Amino acid sequence: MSDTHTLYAITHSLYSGRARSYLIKHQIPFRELSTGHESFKADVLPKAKLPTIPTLVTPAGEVIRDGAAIIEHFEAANGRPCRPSGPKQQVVSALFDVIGTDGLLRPAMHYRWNYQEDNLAFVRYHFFHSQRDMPTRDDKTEHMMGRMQQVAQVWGVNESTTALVEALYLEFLNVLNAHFEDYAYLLGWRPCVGDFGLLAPLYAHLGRDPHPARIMQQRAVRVYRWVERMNRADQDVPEYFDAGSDFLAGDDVPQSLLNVLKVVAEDFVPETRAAADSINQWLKDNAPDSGDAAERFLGQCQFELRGQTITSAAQPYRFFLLQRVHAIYDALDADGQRSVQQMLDSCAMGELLSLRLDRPVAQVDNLEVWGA
Ligand SMILES: N[C@@H](CCC(=O)N[C@@H](CS)C(=O)NCC(=O)O)C(=O)O
Repeated sequence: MSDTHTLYAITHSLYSGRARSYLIKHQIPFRELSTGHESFKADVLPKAKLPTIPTLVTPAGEVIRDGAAIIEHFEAANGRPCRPSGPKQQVVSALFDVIGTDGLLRPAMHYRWNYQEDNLAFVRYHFFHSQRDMPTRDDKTEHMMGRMQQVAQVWGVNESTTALVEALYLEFLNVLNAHFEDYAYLLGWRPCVGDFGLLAPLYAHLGRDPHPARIMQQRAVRVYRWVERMNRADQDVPEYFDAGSDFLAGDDVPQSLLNVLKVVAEDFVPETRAAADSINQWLKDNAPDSGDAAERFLGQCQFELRGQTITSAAQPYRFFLLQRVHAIYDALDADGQRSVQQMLDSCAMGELLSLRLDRPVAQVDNLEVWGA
């Protein structure tokens, strides 16, 4: 049996970048296929259940849909190489995983879809070539792209909020760039689970589409280098003359990383609070049976950001990943909990520890479902 995995993914897909990077960094042999291949519909989709990418097929034929599940599959099998040992670092790693997969969709979608003059031909190439050469290819491309053009609005980007969304993203880039002046990865000298999560928006959209890639290259070279680094198998740290090889010692979370969290907290915390309220209300009204699908979007939520109201999508998936932060925290003794709480309070993220859904979200047979 070959040891090659098949990753159904594509270059311009946000979530694909996260799983691909994990495979590259761990030198797991794989070939990448777009979902335009017949094998996806015929063999994979019946087991994947939903047509999302990334979806992995292992050499033994197991199908794993969802980037978090793909990474968890390898982490569980290989002694968790991307989980640091200290509780503060574990919490920060799990938190960046949520922030990357769910907390930066606003700027990612905005900078891809609202700068069409710069991006459209580039993005179209990818949508077009994700399908095989059929007469309907052009129409399908237009249809798929048409669906996406307004997508930034789903996360609250519109004429009156654009300047705010951009200002916050540029502040985020500045502080993240400052962090990478001293370290090659979030927690030092090797990637943690949070690095892979954070790569999702910062690769395909913000680090690769022409308009935002130029912003990153010109304003945040070190972030751009980290994006490159996350797509290389080696450590890729020639510009650091005192590079280490591990996570930072002593469960240290550097101030430069807390500064990043502090900027992210500005919208991430009120958005999470508003989404929790809205989904908890939905749970009260609908009382789903356990095992029922936890839909991707469950209505909208509204929150205030620097004096403006943002209307965004409420997604149970954010809480599926946030549960991992909660699980790490809940398992600590009182001293451990106090030090994690203090750390998160210092960067305005402390409230997240108590922002929980009334029902857990679980993954069963490649679907997100409501737990008991
Ligand atoms: N929770 C999934 C989300 C994957 C996802 O939404 N992928 C997008 C592309 S980046 C997709 O396949 N969208 C098509 C669809 O939802 O039908 C993950 O993290 O892998």
